[in-house]
Amino acid sequence: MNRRSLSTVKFVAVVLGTLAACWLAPAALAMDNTREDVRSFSTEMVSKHGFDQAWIDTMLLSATSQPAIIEAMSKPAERTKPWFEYRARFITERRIREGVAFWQANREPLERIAAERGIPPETIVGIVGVETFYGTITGKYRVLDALATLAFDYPPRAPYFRAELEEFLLLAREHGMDPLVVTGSYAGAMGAPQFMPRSVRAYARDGDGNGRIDLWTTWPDVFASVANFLKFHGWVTGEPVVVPATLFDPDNVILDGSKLATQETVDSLQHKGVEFEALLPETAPTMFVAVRGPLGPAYYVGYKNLWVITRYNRSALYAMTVNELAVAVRNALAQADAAAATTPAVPPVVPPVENTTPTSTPATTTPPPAPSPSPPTP
Ligand SMILES: [Ca+2]
Repeated sequence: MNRRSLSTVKFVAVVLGTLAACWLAPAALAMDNTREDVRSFSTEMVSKHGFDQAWIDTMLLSATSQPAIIEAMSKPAERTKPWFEYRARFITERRIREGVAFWQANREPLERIAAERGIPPETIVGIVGVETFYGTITGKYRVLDALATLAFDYPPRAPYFRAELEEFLLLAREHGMDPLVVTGSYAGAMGAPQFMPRSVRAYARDGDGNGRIDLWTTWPDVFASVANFLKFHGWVTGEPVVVPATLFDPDNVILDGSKLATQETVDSLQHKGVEFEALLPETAPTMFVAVRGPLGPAYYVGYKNLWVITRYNRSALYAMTVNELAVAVRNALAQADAAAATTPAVPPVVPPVENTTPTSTPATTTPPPAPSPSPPTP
C-alpha cells in the first residue's frame, strides 16, 4: 500500500472512529474554539494573564461539553427537594458512624487546627461529611470539562463559571497541575472539601506545613482550608448555629423564610411572633428559615453562624444539614469516648520468660484516611 492510500485509510479510520464515538457517546462534544465566546476567553487569558496562546487553545480544544453536566446543574437536590427529603439523604446512621471513625482517625490535627482557628471541629466534619462522605466521593468529571461546559453552554451561570475557568487555569499554572487530569464535581468543585477554583486560590491553606496544599489526601490541609473559609466569612467562635422555632400565629406568616440574609435580630423576630430559644442577646443578627417538613412547614431561627455556612453552599437546607450532621457526630463521639473511658483496660499479656525474642511481624501500616480518585494538588 502506498503512502497516499495508507493516509487515506488512516483518515477514513479516524472519521469512522469519531463517528462511532459520537454514536456511542453523543453526550460529549469537543469544545468548538472557533466560537466567538470561546475565542474571546482564550484571547483574554493571553492578554490578561500572559498565557501561551497555543497552550490555552489546546486546553479549550481538549475540553468536552457535556449535557450531563448541564442536567445535573439544572436540578441540584438542595434546590428541588423539600427539606425532609434532602435531610434524609445525609443524616443517616452510616454517615454518623463513619463521621465518628473519621474524627477518631484524624483527631489530633482536626482538634488542634479547629481550636487554633476558633471553628468547632464538628462543623468541619459536618462539611466534609455532607460534601464528599469524608473525602470518599470527590467527583468523577474532569474539572476542565465541567467548567468549560458551564462557562460556554449554560447561559444562566455563564459569567460565574467563565470566571471559575479562568481561576482554574491560573491555579493549575501556579501549582504545576495538569488541567487535563484534575477531576471534581459536575460544577468543578475539587477535593474533600469541594472547593471551587477561586476558593482554592483564596482560602486554601497548608495545614501540615509542608509548603504544598493538597485538598485530596492531606487532611490537615483540608481542615485548615475549611476552617479558614469559615473564619474569613465571619464565623463567631462560641456562638450557636440554629434553633427550632414555632409561630405564635401559624396562619399569618408575615416573614420571608427563604432569604439567605441575617436581616432580623433576636428581638425583631420575637416581636413578629416567632417563638424560639434566644441563645444570644436581643440585638444579635438572625435569619428566619421556613422549610417543608413531612407534616407541613417547619421553622428555624439561624444565627450568624448558619449564614456563614451558607457561604459554602447558598442553601439554608445545606447549612442546616451540615449542622445537624455535625452535632450528631459530636454526640456519637462523646458517647463512644464515655464508653471507652468506663471499659476496664485489658491487662497486658505477659509473655513467658523464655519467649522474649522480638517477633518479625512488620508494623501495621495505617491506610490513608481517604482513597483519592483524583490526583493530589502538587
Ligand atoms: Ca500541606
